[in-house]
Parts: sequence; structure tokens; C-alpha cells
Amino acid sequence: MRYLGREVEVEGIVRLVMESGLSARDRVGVQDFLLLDNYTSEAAFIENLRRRYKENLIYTYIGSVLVSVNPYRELEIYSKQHMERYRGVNFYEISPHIYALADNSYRAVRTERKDQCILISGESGAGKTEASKKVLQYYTTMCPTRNNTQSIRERLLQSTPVLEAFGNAKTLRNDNSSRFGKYMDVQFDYKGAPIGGHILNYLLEKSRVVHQNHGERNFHIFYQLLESGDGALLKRLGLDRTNPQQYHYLVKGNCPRVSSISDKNSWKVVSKAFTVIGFNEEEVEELLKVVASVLHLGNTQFGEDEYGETHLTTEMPIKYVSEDEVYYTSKCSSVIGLLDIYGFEVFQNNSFEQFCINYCNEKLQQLFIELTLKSEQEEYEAEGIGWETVEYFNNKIICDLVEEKFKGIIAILDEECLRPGDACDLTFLEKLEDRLGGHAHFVTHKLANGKIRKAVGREEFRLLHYAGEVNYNINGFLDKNNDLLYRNLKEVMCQSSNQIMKECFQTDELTDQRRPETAATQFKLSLAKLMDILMSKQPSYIRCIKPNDAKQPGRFEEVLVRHQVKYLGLMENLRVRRAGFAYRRSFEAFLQRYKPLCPDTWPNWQGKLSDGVSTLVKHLDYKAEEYKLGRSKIFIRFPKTLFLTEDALELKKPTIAIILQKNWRGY
Ligand code: AOV
Ligand code: MG
Repeated sequence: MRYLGREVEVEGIVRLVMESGLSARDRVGVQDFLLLDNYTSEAAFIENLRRRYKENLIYTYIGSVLVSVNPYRELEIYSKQHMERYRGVNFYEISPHIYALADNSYRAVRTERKDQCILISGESGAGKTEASKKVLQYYTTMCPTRNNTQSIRERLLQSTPVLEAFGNAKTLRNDNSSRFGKYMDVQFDYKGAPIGGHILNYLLEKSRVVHQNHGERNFHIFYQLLESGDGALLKRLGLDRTNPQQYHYLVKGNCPRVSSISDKNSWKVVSKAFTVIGFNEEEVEELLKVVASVLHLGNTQFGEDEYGETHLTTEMPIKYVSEDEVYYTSKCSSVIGLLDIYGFEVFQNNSFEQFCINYCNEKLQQLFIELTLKSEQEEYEAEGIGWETVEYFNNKIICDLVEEKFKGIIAILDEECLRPGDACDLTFLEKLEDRLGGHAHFVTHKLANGKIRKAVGREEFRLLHYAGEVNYNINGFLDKNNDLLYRNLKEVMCQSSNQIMKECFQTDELTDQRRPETAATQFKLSLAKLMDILMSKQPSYIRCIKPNDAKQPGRFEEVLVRHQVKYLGLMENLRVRRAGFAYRRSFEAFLQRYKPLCPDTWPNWQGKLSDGVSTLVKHLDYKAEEYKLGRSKIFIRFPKTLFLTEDALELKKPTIAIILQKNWRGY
């Protein structure tokens, strides 16, 4: 066969790929911010994002970090054909995509056998949960299966609608807002087939069961069941769909219906998911009995707080591992962890829940800072290339403010929760003022000169988070942190014949006299464990950006985007990555891609890889100041050098490029 004017031997499968389908770059702005000429300019950064967003190009890289802007519309870029295009392809060969990132992690698991994790961050409504679903879909569609793993694959996929029904709700920021944090390990065997999953849940916003702000809803499951549950089932549960307004727990937010949500369709999906996951009919009904009993309890005349908060099944952190999964876990080779938490959020009124959610986001940002800077530094060192320090805001100071032993806000809150006597929310606030008054990220209504700061209420404290200022109202902090269930209530629940209640309330707990950890401390400890899990893996990042607050397609509000670019530290991220060199590639990848440009390296270079790269760049006339060879990688200083090389390659391609599968595919 002839390729680029030469006779070449074709091994394996020959793929014909139309140029239009596999263009090397998408050519709107730059697809990797590292290639921006003016890479220190925030305006240039945002303009690049905007231009691409207008063309529905929602993904852009900063090196290996994926930046994603919520399109708020369905894009035709998630088909199986799209998935196939990204299999085994390097980032720069093709338009940026979440599938490229997913595939990259997968290849690392397969070839390097290193556990991976994908960390998705961004504020509420930025697209984290959608991103995590796309990654999971990629794995469950593209990875090989073995006979006995098909059902596991389906179950992994179907865990999402069930968890969302019980853990997501409409908020003012997002119609499908995650009200819990989720970390899912997808486990692969040595052949790369997904063979199991393992989900950790973090701090469900339980208070939503009994209270919703105006314009918000309770958890989706309540509406789904009432709207679409089978008539006979509802009768057995004692529920009446003709008048959903009668259920107190569903009317607080005055927002029973949401135009973007079809409770009917969701119910169908959830019902099917129950079956796929492995619940039998009886178990599903037991579960729905619990859901219904919450609605009934809401309508009793007893105080809501005494009863309402006790009935959700998901405590923190719960660990769900079915028998099959345990079995497969033992044979598991590597994992890819997917983290999708609740995003940073600010409302008119922020309480204990927002405090925990925003603290969680601080921790994730801290991890990002540590890992991106650390790994970058390590790479320069390992390759023997000089390193320039880049200034950045380190939010460790805010993490410490919240979590430090004895001194932090959580410690002070616990102290008040455990103190007998007159402890209450207000004494908690006073203690905070006393001890943290001078802290650079902590503010109350009292100014140092004795005057009053109007922007902070008398029952509030303000934290200057990495992502913005938030006023927290202290009402309810002590109660929510104590999270106590009355003993007699526990006793009653232990006697329940309902299987799920039996699992939630076990009699041996009644004899345990120890005081359980407070909610905030449990959360802090589980987050610390999570950070350890994540630190032990090789991370990839998806940084999600919300383009407008109206949840509308096509609207790119610059002020809003600029704010997120700032606090996500994207400019620093870019500067660190560019410190000296715009781009780097392993000798192997560089040679593989550009070898057609030099007769000495085409079709194959036989000698040492570094010599091959040397020969190639000499032939391409790279000047000494344009590049450096490290131990295993070539570092290219200017974007232009790379562009010119890419252009040369493009000129060499015939209208229909013939890509030899064996040469071009990673696996
Ligand atoms: P979040 O997870 O980041 O918020 P979601 O992933 O739930 O945000 O996204 C919010 C909404 O934006 C979704 O329901 C979709 O309507 C839309 N959306 C996001 N990503 C895409 C996409 N790639 N394509 C099409 N629509 C999208 V929160 O859980 O509130 O922090 O706590
Ligand atoms: Mg979410």
C-alpha cells in the first residue's frame, strides 16, 4: 500500500478516517491554553473560552487538566462513534473532550497499572455530575467485558439514577443538585474489564427532608413516587396522588414541579435501575414504605425536627459493597476513582449544610494545589530541567481555620456541643469571635474599632473562602452538629419489621453508651480519609465552569466566568505549566507523531528514542532555544514551534488519511 508516497507494509486493521472527522485541531482559538501566545493575560484566557463556547466547543485543556463550560443544551458529541474516536488517541491529536481524559486514565491503569482518580470540581450547577456520568458511560461502553461482568457494568451505571433520586434535589442554583458527595471506585481486572464498583457517600443534606427554602424541592424520590407510582402501590403505602399539596414536607418550597424535570420519566428509570442493581420487588416496596412513612410523619402534629430528620437511610459515610462486588474486588487489578461532590454554594441564607459543603470544596481545592504544583515540580526535577517558582494563593489557611485541632471552627463548635449548661448557637458565635476575631478569613458584624459591619448580621459569621465570601447564619448549628436521635425513638425503630429500618437501627447500638462523633467531626474525618485515598492515586482534573446563573444555553457572562477562572486558580495553573516550556511530550509520542516529517525516522526509527527525537528536530530545523531534551521527554518552549510542526504534518496528509492501527493506537 502507498502512504505519503512510499510503499508501506500494512499490519493489522487499516482504518480509513475522513479528515473532517479527525482533524488534528479544532482551530477555534486554542484547544490547549498552554498554546496561548499571551498566556499571562486573563482577558486572553477568557476570550479563548468564550470563542470556543460560542462554537459549542465546551472543552479546552490546560495541559492535562480539562476545563469544561456547561453548555446547558444537549450536544451531539457523546455518541458511541465519538467514544471510539477517542480510544487510544493522544490529547493533542484531536479536539479536546472528556472522553480523551477518561481514556487517558484508563490507559494509565492498563499500561502502568497505577490507580487513577478523576477529580471534578466547580461550583453548584457547573456540570460536575454530568461530567462524572459521561466518564462512567465511557468506561462501561468502551472497556472490554467478560461474560460474567456484563451485569456488574449495568449495575455500576444504574447506581446513578437511584442515588440521584434519593440524594439530589432542585435548588435555586441547580435543578438537579447533588445534596451528597460521592466517591466511586471503578475496579478493573488485569485485562481492563470493569469488574466492580464501590461507592462512598458523604454527608447527605438531611435537613432538606423537613425543610426546603422557597423555590426549592425535597429529594426527587418523593415527587417521583407520588406522580408515577402504580395506583395499587400508592394505596398500599397510604399515599394519595390527587392532592400532593397535602404533604407538608413537599410544599415548603412552593415548587412542586420543575419544567426541566420529568418526574414521570425519572420514576421509570429509577424503577428499572432498582431491578438492575438487584433489589427484588419486596425490597423495593420496603424501601418505598420508608419513603412514604416520611411523608406521613411530616403530616403528624408532632414537632418536625423530632421525627423528620431520623428517616433517611443514607448516613455518612456509608459504604455499599454487595457480595458480588466483594468477590470481584479480591481479583481486582487497578481502580479509577471518580469524585463528584456538591459544588461551592452561596444562598441568601447559608447554614450548617453550606458550611460543610464549602469546607469540602476548600479541601478539594487544597488537593488540587498540592498535587498540580507538586507533580509539576517533580517532573522538572525528574527530567533535569530548571524550575521557576510561581506565586499562587494557597487556601490551606482556610482549611486550617475550619478544621485545625482545638483551634478551628469545628473544634469550637464541638466544644459548645459537648459543654453542659447554657451552650447555644449564640454562645458558639461569641466563642468564634473571641478566638478567631483577628483571622484574615473570618469576619463578624463587629469591627475592630467598635463599630458595626452592616454586611454581616448579628447572628452570622462570614468566611472569606477561596471561591468567595459567604455569611453563615448560626441558627441550628449546635443541633445539626449534635445530630442526636432520642433513645426511645431508636428503641421504637429497632422494633420495626421493615428490613431497611432493621438495617439502619440495630439493637446492639442501643447498648453502646459512647457518645457518637458530632456531624462536623465525622465529616472532617471522612474527608481526611478521602484525601488519603485520592493522594495515593494519580489524579486527573476536570474543572467545571458555569457560564450563567440563568441555566440558559448560549449565554456566556464574562464577570461570572472571570470569577470562577480566578478562584479555580486556572491562571496560576497555566503559569505553572508554562514555567519555561509550553509543551512537553514523551520521546516516544513525539517520534510516533512526527516521524513522517523526516526520511531518517520514517517509517520506523531503530535506535535510541532520544537520538530519534534529536535527528527529527534537527531535520525540522528547531533552534537550540526552542526546545530541551529531558531524560524521557522533549520540552518545547514556544507554541509556535509546535504549530509549525503540526502544520507541516497536516500538509503531508492526503485528503483521506490512512492510519495504521498498529502504529497509532495505544492499545
Ligand atoms: P453540578 O453537579 O456541578 O452541580 P450538574 O452536573 O448537575 O451540576 O449540571 C447542572 C445541569 O447543567 C444539568 O442538569 C444539565 O442540564 C446541564 N449540563 C451540565 N453539563 C452538561 C453537558 N455536558 N451537556 C449538557 N448539559 C449539561 V451541584 O450537584 O448543584 O454542585 O451540588
Ligand atoms: Mg452534582
